[in-house]
Amino acid sequence: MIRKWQFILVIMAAGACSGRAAVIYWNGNTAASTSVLGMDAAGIASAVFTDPAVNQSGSSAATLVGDSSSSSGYANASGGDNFEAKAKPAAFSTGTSTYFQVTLTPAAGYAITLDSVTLASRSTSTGPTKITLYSSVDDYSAAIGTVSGLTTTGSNPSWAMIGPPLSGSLTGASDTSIIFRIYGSDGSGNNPSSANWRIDDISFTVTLVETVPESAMWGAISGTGLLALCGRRFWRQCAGGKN
Ligand SMILES: [Ca+2]
Repeated sequence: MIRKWQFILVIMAAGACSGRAAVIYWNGNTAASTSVLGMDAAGIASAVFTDPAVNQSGSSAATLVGDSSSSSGYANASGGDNFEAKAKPAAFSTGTSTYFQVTLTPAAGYAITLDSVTLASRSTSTGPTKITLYSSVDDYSAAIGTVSGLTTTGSNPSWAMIGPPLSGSLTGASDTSIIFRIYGSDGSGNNPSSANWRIDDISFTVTLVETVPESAMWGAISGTGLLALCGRRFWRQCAGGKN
C-alpha cells in the first residue's frame, strides 16, 4: 500500500511537468499567427505558415495570402483574406501533392503536443477533395489526420469547417520546432490557372509542457521528500507514534 508521504511525493513530481493548453489561430491575413490564447500562451515562441505553398501546379505558384472568395457560411467566418494555393489535381502523394506548411516553435524550456486542428477549406472544381496532415516529428512518414470527400462543386463552392481526428506522432522534443504539413489532393481535371484551394480560420490547439532540467527536477523531488518526511514525523507524533 502506498503510504501518504509517498503519494504526496508522486503528486508533486507529476506537477513539476504539467502541461497547459493554448490555441494558435490564423485569420488568413498574414503568415504569422493572428493570436495565441490560453493558460500558457508564452510557451509558444512563434507559429508561422510557409510562403508560398509547396508543390503547386502550373509554372507560377500562388502567393500564400489572397483576398478573393472570402470565407463565409460557417460560424465565426473571418472573411477577408485567406491562404490560397494552386493544388495539383492528382492522387495523394507526400512527394508531389500540394501542401501548406506551418512551423510551431516552443519557447525555451517547453515542448509542444498537438491536440487538435480545425480549418475552413474551399475547393473549386479542380481543387482537393482530400486533406491529409503530416508532421516532422516522424519525418512525415505517417499521416496524423485525414478528411476525405470534400465538396468541389462548380466555380463558386462553399466553405466548410473541418477537424480531422488526430493520432500518432504529435509530440515534439523540448526546445524543438514541429513542422506540420496540410496536404490537399485527389482533385480532378486540368491544372488550374489560378488558386483552386483556399483555407481560412485555422486553429491549432496545443499542450505546452514546461520541461524541467533533470538536476532541477531531482532537486525539487529531494526538497519535496524532506518536506514529506517532516510532515510524516509530525503526523506520527499527533497520532501517538503510529503510521
Ligand atoms: Ca480570413
